Amino acid sequence: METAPLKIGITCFPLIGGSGILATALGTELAARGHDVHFFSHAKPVRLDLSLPRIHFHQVAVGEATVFPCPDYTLPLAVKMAEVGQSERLDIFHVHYAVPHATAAFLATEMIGAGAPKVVTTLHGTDTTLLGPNPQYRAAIEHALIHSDAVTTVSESLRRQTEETFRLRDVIHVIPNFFTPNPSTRSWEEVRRELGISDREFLVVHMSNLRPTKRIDLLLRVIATASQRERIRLLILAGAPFAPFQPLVNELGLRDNVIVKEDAAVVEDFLPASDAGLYTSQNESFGLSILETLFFGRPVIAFRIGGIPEVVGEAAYLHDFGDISGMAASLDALIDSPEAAKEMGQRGRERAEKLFTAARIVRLYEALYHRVNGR
Ligand code: GMT
Repeated sequence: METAPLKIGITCFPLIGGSGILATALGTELAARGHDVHFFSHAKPVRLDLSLPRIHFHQVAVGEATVFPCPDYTLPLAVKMAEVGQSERLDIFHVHYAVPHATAAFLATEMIGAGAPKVVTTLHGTDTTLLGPNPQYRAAIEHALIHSDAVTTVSESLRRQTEETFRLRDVIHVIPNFFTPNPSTRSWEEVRRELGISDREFLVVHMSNLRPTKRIDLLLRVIATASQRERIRLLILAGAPFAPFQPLVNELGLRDNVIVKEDAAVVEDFLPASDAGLYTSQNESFGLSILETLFFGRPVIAFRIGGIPEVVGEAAYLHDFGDISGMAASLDALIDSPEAAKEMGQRGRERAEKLFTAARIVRLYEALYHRVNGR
């Protein structure tokens, strides 16, 4: 380990979603580097391995108090963080996604009083872009950010949006996301056979939680617009039920093109069998799924929005938002030219391995923890 060991509490959402996945990967890397890491959430984060040394998990019960007409999470979370923060003498609370985690951290430190852990808040996207302008949340988020010892964003783009949205006094640190691919447990042939995909078919992958901002309608329309749609299969690794999109699949005549997996937590099993990644979000502060696709050397097609250009640089096919025919043309070009596809995929992988590795990024968080801890 390069720095003195710390005791770090990480609060995140447990389900499939970039902020929880990043928080889990960060905690796992920190524990591997000798830090003691305590996770707080209402369920075990999907990718968290509790058998690893120095990893602890504190489950927070939601809505158990029957006196309320609706469930509350913020207060039980704050109490759990305060209890563990005090008993384990944590140095840092690192909360991922401001709502409600940064407010819970503020309450926990107030309850502990002198010697409370320092608070680092990482903004991931919609905590600024959707909830920030919302009058029901704005003041609470701004208060929690002002009382954090450090605030980070996952891209320059999100830093700018955060500065425009809230009146903060201190600088915001940009620490991008990272990804460490696990080796695939199954071969290219095995996965394609399981999915029923022939060698001449072109497998396009899309991974997301299907929220409205992912614009699944545009995703499907790109496939429907491609001249080579007969050869294209679209694999959607979905973090939410796909049923609401089935009528559009039927309307566009894509029933034979679309394969949906709703239970695929292990992206490594599918990405190596794919030929390209397609992402049609209208807002994306970073795009962790895009980074995962780059790490597997697959060419990416996406819209030029939010933090995506910072992630892909020149190593992807970017289009103006809404340019469906442009995206479809890029897809056709990739199918026609496997060499160009391979070359673009390789460039993407090189960029990912240069800029977004755990080795590079975790060190930035460690340095920040030590800086705030020393204050
Ligand atoms: O902000 C959200 O919508 C949730 C969040 C999540 O948990 O998936 O996504 C955000 O955080 C990811 C990890 O940092 C980023 O890769 C995503 O771009 C970002 N989503 C948006 O900005 C819409």
